[in-house]
Amino acid sequence: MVVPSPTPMRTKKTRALGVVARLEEEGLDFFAKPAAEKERAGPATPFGYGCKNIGCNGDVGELEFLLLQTNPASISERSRTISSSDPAKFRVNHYPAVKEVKDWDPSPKRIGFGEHSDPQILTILRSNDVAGLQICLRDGLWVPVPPDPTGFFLIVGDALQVLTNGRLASVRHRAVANSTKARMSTMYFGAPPLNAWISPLPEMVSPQNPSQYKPFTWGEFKKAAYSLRLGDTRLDLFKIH
Ligand code: GA4
Repeated sequence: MVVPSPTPMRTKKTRALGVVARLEEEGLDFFAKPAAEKERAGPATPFGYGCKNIGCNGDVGELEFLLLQTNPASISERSRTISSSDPAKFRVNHYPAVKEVKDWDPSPKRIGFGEHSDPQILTILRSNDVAGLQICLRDGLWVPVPPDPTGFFLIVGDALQVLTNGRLASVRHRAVANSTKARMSTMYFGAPPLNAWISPLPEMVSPQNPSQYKPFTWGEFKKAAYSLRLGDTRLDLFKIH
């Protein structure tokens, strides 16, 4: 006889929180290691440990991080080359407390991860209980997102903005440093295969609401993203004017 679990949702959530707690513990353990040891897992281009340098075009921030493929089998051990089979990424960001910053301080020292939108379809973000994430509203006002270590935040990426023909807008966000506590956030970036075409879904296009974007492959978009700076609005390259 199969006895149904009385609270299946709760069990799932408890299990998920167990995984999250382990991830946080492992992350903290890793970032507490001596720099030389962490650097052995680097550089972060394309995957591994990175410190302060973001991407390859001169962007910097007050953080260290791990950038990982979600499918370990797709990273070749010897050459660290990436197969194109699994374009999703996983990232763990660690923002050490920056003692000298004040909440009102606009200096670059406060910037943990500069203003940007995520290129992918959707990002699932979780952080510890330390504040730092901010999102930009349509009027340009930056709003802090209160941390909730028991929840996941969904961030709309550029590709979803295109798929919905602008109905869902990719959100510009940034992380600012904290003066007292270290912040750690983990992100899953969901992306299609490199050869997948991205263009507004037919149901999102009508004579009143014509397509706003030229079709492109995820590979093309990724290439464009990596050739630009973090804060650039890369979707402008694919807009129909
Ligand atoms: C932003 C979202 C993800 O963190 C990321 C970042 C990537 C990187 O850190 O290597 C990029 C950035 C992100 C967008 C523009 C390019 C690429 C740094 C950068 C300057 C892993 C991603 O996929 O795009």
